[in-house]
Amino acid sequence: MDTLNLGILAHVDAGKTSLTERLLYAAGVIDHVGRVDDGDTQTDTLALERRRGITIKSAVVSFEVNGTVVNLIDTPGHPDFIAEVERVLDVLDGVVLVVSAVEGVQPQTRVLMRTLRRLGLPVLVFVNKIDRRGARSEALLGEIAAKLGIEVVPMGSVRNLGTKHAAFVPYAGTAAEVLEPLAEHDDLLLTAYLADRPVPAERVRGELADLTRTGQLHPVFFGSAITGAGVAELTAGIVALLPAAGGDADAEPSGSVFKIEREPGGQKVALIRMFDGTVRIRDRLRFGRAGDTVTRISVVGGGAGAPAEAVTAGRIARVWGLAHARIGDPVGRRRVTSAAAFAPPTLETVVIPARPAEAARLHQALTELAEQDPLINVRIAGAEISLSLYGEVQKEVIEATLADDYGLRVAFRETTTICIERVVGTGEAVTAKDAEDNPFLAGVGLRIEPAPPGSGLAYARDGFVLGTMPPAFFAAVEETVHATLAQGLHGWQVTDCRVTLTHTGYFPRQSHAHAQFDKSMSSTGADFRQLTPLVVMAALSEAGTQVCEPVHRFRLELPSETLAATLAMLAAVRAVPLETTPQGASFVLEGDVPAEQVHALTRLLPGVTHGEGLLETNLDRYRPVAGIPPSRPRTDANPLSRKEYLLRVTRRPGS
Ligand SMILES: Nc1nc2c(ncn2[C@@H]2O[C@H](COP(=O)(O)OP(=O)(O)OP(=O)(O)O)[C@@H](O)[C@H]2O)c(=O)[nH]1
Ligand SMILES: [Mg+2]
Repeated sequence: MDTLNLGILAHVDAGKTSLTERLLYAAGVIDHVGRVDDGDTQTDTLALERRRGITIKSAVVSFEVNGTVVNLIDTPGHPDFIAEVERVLDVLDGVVLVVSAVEGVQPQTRVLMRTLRRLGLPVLVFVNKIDRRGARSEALLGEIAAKLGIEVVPMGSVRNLGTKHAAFVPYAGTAAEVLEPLAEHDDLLLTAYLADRPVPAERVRGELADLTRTGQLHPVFFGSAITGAGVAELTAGIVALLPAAGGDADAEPSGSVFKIEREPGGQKVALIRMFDGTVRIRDRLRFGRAGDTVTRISVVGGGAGAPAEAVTAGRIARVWGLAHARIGDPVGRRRVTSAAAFAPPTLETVVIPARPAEAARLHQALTELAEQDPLINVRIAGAEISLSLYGEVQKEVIEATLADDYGLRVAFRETTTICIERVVGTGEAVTAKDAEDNPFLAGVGLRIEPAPPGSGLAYARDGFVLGTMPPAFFAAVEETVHATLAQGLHGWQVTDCRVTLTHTGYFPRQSHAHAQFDKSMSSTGADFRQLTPLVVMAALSEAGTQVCEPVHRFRLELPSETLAATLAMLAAVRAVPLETTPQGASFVLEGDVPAEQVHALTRLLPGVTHGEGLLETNLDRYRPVAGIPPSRPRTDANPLSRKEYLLRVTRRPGS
């Protein structure tokens, strides 16, 4: 049986969860259509999601059509939860991008589509809410094509638009509306189309599926998740136009952990998508330096959570026993994946327990949350716990989760920006293995040089050091270089640099007759892990770094009469308009705004534009901070164990 792993993506409130519900109903999986507003849908299951009526975490459900198992992943639309979307992108074979017929293409729709195109994922567009007053149908096609920068093929039209009787009327397979966009890609169709000759429907269908699978064309369906209009046609389109998961069940196993759940009893369950190969019960899988044994498998779409012996290529399964698995970990062979799809969080805040005595419990709770939630990045410096954040809504959700699930009340300190450090010069440091002041049985030399902005951290070895010591020592140095550069001279992540290993030295295992392996005479990985940070920091000090802050690019559409008030507000939040373009009765402003001011800008905008301003902001770049560079308190290079943390907080005066 074929499997298709399908993501439902859209801006907030477009109707993803409602559509998921409808698709399940249409496929006969459920016999009652739940509603977001009633809090009884299949995918918004968290108490907080039901209370707020928004999706916070992605959820997997499954149905079967014409012998294809479709695993559906409903994702959150709010930009604060973009990391949830990022984690599932990796495991999808295709996507339904939902656009509201009333609100049209939103800034977040553009962010999503840009990423989907970069990843080359096939995407169908579903224009939802055709039953609502003010809905547009054909009129929206031009906007979708222009704003998303894609080629579209309408799959039908809408009757009774904007009423509860709105219906989707599919075009015949060979209708001009379908043929025309295809003809531009296919000479045979073009000639036939121009000569008004009939074209075999089979040929059109094949061409449409090919162009969709390769991401060159995007079929557009219309409908309503509430009335069910157009949902049957969309279901048929999903199976006919999107590619099933490939993969070879007999190949070397390769998969990805994209979600972690906890059972009521606290047991950890990893959701895994297999790309190739097979994972069986009792298989041993490696995560980082640890190994775990699979104790139970339940294949999604395998019949109501039926336990299985194995999960094979293409399928998604819940897997028990993987205590060390974290979201984003590869299973088996690592697949080459594209770099981070979306911009990283640029904000952070310090969390303070309402009762100081609960500091250790708060640490435990956040560590547990961070494990299941890629959004929560916990950082501990001294006795302070900070979290990286995408925005204020995410902060509220974390606060509510801590209160609901752990009974912990917390306060947040002011939100601050996460800066980075860029290397400005070249620095080099060497500690030879027998240097007098070297307490470790290891020798390491490193050179650090600047690299182009956005290039990240590149690590290499000079040709001559290759093969001069056991691979485990090379790995220890490389890992430690990465870990150490997480905090540069001012405490920020060092990036956009090239680090070269220029020298190595080690003491081999003693192997004279009688002599046993002796730690006091032979190098171990620990020697390299302890020496490397010192060499890194010496080289980095010589190279020097510059602290840079995140800057967003904003695009703002506003009524002309509100321009003066808006400009004054922009100045107040340190936003700098660089281009001002009149557009009918509106103005379009584009410019820069520091990341830390984006929230203030969003908050102040409706007031000065009478609710008419349309804002889009994206992380654009990092720029050197003017004046004294801010520094961030350092954490220990190695994450603290719970015990170490407890010791530290209990030693704190006053707690
Ligand atoms: N009239 C009408 N309302 C709809 C339709 N689809 C969704 N809604 C309503 O729109 C609101 C948002 O729907 P959801 O399904 O939660 O949207 P979502 O995209 O999942 O939202 P997030 O997950 O929070 O991003 C709810 O009040 C739905 O009842 C539709 O086709 N017609
Ligand atoms: Mg939702």
